[in-house]
Amino acid sequence: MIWMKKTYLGLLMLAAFTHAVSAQEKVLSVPSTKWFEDAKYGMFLHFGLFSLPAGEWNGKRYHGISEWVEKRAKIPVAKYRAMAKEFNPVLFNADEWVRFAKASGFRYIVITAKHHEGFAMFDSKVSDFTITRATPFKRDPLKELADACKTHGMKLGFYYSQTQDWNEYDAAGNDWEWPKDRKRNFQKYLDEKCKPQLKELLTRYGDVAVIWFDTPDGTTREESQQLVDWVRQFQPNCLTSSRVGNDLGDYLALRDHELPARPINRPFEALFTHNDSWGYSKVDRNFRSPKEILRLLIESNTNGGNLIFNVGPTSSGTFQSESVRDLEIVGKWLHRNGNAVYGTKASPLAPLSWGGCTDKPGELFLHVFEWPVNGVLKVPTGKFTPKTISIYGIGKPLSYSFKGDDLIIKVPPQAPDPLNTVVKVTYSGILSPPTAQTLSSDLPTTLIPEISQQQGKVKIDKARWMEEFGDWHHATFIAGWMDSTDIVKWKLRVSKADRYWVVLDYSFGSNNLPGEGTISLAGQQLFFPTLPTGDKVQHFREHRIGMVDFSREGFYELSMKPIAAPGGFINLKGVKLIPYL
Ligand code: FHN
Repeated sequence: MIWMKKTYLGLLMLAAFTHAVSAQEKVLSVPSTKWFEDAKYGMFLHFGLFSLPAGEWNGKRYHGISEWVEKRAKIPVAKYRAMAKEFNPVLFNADEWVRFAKASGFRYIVITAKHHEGFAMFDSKVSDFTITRATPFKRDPLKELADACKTHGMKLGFYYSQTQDWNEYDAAGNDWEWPKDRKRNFQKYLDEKCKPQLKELLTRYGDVAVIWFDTPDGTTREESQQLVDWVRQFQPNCLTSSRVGNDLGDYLALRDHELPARPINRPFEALFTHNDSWGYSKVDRNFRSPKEILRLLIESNTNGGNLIFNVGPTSSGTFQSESVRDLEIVGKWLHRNGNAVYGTKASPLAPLSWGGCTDKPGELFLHVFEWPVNGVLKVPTGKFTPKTISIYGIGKPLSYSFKGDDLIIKVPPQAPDPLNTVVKVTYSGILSPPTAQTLSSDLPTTLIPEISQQQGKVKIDKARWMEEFGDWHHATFIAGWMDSTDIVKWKLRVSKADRYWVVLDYSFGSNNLPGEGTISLAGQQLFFPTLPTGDKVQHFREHRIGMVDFSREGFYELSMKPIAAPGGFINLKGVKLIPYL
């Protein structure tokens, strides 16, 4: 009896323990990113109350990102809220939106459920500042979109601004209505608005692919973790973006308009806008062309990640004609060439001057944006065993040979697809391409900081800046040189003995004292003065400093250092080697 009692107690304890472990595991288990890594191309939609003023307030145009007009124009909260009475996107048609997204080749959609303005674009019960309660529209566009995505097999994620909520005293961001140094109870805002709204999104809209958190600044690690756990307990497969803060989140969302130069060993998403605004802007006509969009996509894929590309629907619920036109062109390209994008991995090759490369087992897809007019495409693959080489979608075999470490493919003199022609290579065995970058014999080759070796006090640095409000730009450069012990080197490969100009791309404040530097390459030495540029780090200029002759093909090392740097030395963005034609 005693034995039985003990065993029963033991079993009970074991059951309780197992329960505790599985409950904990349920919360902590990490969702798979497989679908995300395969998807490659997502659609970002910034749609909110901000779509109505669309970058204009009281007759004043606010250039830059339109969804910030409330803060930039310091609009009183009551006035901004009152605007909801005029927000009526009657032309919104979820089915058409999802069809358009599909036709454009997108594999997932992320839409703003609540942006910094605090307005819920869904039927939230925990706030009256919502599209269903505060507008004449009354419908729930996110519910309609979720249903349409389900019908069409499209993944759907929600953007949610978790820290900034300009409509809430206890949240971050609104320092024109309330004092900046006010005592805020952020946890109260999290508990009473943010988390309940996330719960609504995660329990009423079917499967949610992503919660796209944003602007985590000031969030503690504990708060970020709370949010990740909160999402997971309702939908364990839902991904969270790294902008939940504190290095948490299931994948890396790069900074706005930032492209990596080399593969990143983690699932990531580069994010760009069609023009310079996330929300619809009446004043912004600076659209990226289909070719530019494709290049962003392929550069993201070449480095192993996704591109999420943004358009801002108008306040009537339609897409601008420019976006319809350009995205459909990209979509048609993707319908012809999707196999070279979806499900691919990062390029195994060193950076290529003519475009990018995506990879599948036994297949390489060469994305040739700069078509070789001489009909010869050089690919630095090293020796390997090709099975077939053809223009993707056309299929006619192309003849090829090897020269050193280069695969030489004979291609037609005119690009079959001026947007981006894909050359598909199938092969057996393994590839062992040279790691050094190969100089193109007909296009400029830029040696970038990310593949340099640094010695001494030099280091790789990054700058980001805005030209118009919120349109972030980025640069990576080499800085910190003080004297001739600070050296930067690049290994490079020359596949055609020839003469090349050397062009430096750098910034050097106009108040800096002039200095001198030197480059050694192929047994030759070039000396150059440091020329003044604008005062800001982003004021880069190109400076052609001379030329070098390579008398033979093979591997070389370019080495650069200051000789005199009395007022600091340059911020070097890259060294270009340009064929001397
Ligand atoms: O402030 C926002 C901005 O409005 C926009 O939503 C972008 C998209 O990445 N995120 C923030 C700035 O990084």
